[in-house]
Amino acid sequence: MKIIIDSEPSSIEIDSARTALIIIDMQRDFLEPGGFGEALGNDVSRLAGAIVPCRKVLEAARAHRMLVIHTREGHRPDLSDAPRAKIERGTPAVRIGASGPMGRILVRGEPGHDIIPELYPISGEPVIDKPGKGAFYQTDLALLLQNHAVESLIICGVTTEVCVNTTVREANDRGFRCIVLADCCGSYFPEFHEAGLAMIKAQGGIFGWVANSQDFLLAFSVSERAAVA
Ligand code: C5J
Repeated sequence: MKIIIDSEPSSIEIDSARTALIIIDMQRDFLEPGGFGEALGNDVSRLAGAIVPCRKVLEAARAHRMLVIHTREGHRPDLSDAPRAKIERGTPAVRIGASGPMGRILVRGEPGHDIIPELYPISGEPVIDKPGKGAFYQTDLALLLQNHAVESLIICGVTTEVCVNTTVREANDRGFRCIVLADCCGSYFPEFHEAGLAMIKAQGGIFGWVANSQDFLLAFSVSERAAVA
């Protein structure tokens, strides 16, 4: 189904059959107290606002049988896939691999590494475990999208200026149209959230488009009404 999303810097038409929803790193380590995000001194409640809109978008995508892909940032338990330069920064007690209230920080298989219950993947939804900030780096995401003939990505998740931005830039260079849903993203730093979105839509949409969950949901219902009329 063709849908037109009211977005910035311009409206964008996408084909829902050739679109994937990518939910970036909505993990307990980033969103819940006691995780990596809080250990770094961040106020994790700043990310909470993204959960409900993300859930609505996820339900709509599932209802319209769109491909839904979840990502998680994290490393093997022996940290062999984590560069030393990534591990050896910050206070040793709160580094990647250190033990925290939700298990070892950003380590695959630990409770904190998992996706929050509100957005938990269902059967058939691929989960990409990524060692970096970008979802394409050292993962099979590109292959999955290619095999599903995906052309456009709806992007939600955390944090706006880190993993969301990195993934959007990677995707843009690979030829995907990226539509970032602003209220489905979050940052510990409100000003970075705004700047991260501004950078994507600047210069005629240099990396992609920015819309809200309501714009996306409305686009579906407008197209459905047109189809039955
Ligand atoms: C960070 C992420 N912020 N998912 N990861 O380290 O944005």
